[in-house]
Amino acid sequence: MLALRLKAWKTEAVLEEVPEPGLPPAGALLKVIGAGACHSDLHLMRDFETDAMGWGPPFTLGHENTGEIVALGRRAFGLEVGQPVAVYGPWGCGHCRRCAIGEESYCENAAAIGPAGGGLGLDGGMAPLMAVPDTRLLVPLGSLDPVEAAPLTDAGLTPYHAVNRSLPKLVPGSAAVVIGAGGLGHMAVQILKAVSPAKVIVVDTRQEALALAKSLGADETVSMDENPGPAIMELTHGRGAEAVIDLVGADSTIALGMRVARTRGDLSLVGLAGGSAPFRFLTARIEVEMATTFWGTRAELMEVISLAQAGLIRSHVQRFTLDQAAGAYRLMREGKLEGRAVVTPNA
Ligand code: FEH
Ligand code: ZN
Ligand code: ZN
Repeated sequence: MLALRLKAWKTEAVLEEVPEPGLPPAGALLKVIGAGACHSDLHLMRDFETDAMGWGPPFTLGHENTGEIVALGRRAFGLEVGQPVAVYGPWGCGHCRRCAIGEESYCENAAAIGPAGGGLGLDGGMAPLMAVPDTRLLVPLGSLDPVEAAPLTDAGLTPYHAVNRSLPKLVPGSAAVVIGAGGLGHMAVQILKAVSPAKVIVVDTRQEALALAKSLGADETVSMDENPGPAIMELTHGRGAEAVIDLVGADSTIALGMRVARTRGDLSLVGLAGGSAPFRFLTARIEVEMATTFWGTRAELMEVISLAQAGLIRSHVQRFTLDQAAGAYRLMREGKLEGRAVVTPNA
């Protein structure tokens, strides 16, 4: 079958013929319906040059996947052939303390395992068929459109986890700032409006991205190019925001987050732009908690899918066939995508 492959670090993805995957004994074989193109894939193609992650190419890209079950291994309770499912992306060991509570994104045996999942060292969803090693990694989609649902597994789950960690602080009268209104940002806005009473303020450089965020429920939008710090402080009555979610991760956005996080607020660094900021007394308000976050838990993916099934969140996708997939990454690199690019390998 044809697959979009990363053949070596610092190379562009290419289409090549690969053998069809077999059925994992405890897992499932999926007909891929949707494979989201993630900004992290651009980092895989450009920024990694050694197996610093403990894994490396060649592998098939695509770590944001939905599919239809074609065959099931032996431990497939509650699943059936023909069922549409979402694939939980971080494939942990399944038995350590973190995996035991569904936090496979933080598996304590990750270093020993190596590859982080399908599309991250193992073969992912940018191909007509995909093998998933264990049925615990599958979440039924019910009546959701599997193409539109693919971004829920990463562009939805990742900001959902970041919002979740701040949820106790997002009380009536609070504010949440989302920095970056792209693939993850347009989901973060909807998630915040669905699960909290917080005023949602979105920051981006692109007017069309801010317009999409506004149409999806953002209460306020602020241009990153127009002195966003004072603007956000005014919008929060001089107090700052209880939660700041930086989906970019550049020097300027981290500095903005530290500037506008309220006393005892949270700054969650999710974006991979590689930025940094000094962390000294008074570089942020007192007791601002800063943390990086990575993806989300299996239970949180179930919650994200429930939000979508309730019609409270919806990913905006641009569809591409498998032979258009490399072009989708080019558009992403040029900032010309609105919402998320989803490849449909069987369309
Ligand atoms: C993937 C690979 C490496 C770092 C971060 C990511 C995220 O896109 C996963 O959500
Ligand atoms: Zn990703
Ligand atoms: Zn584990």
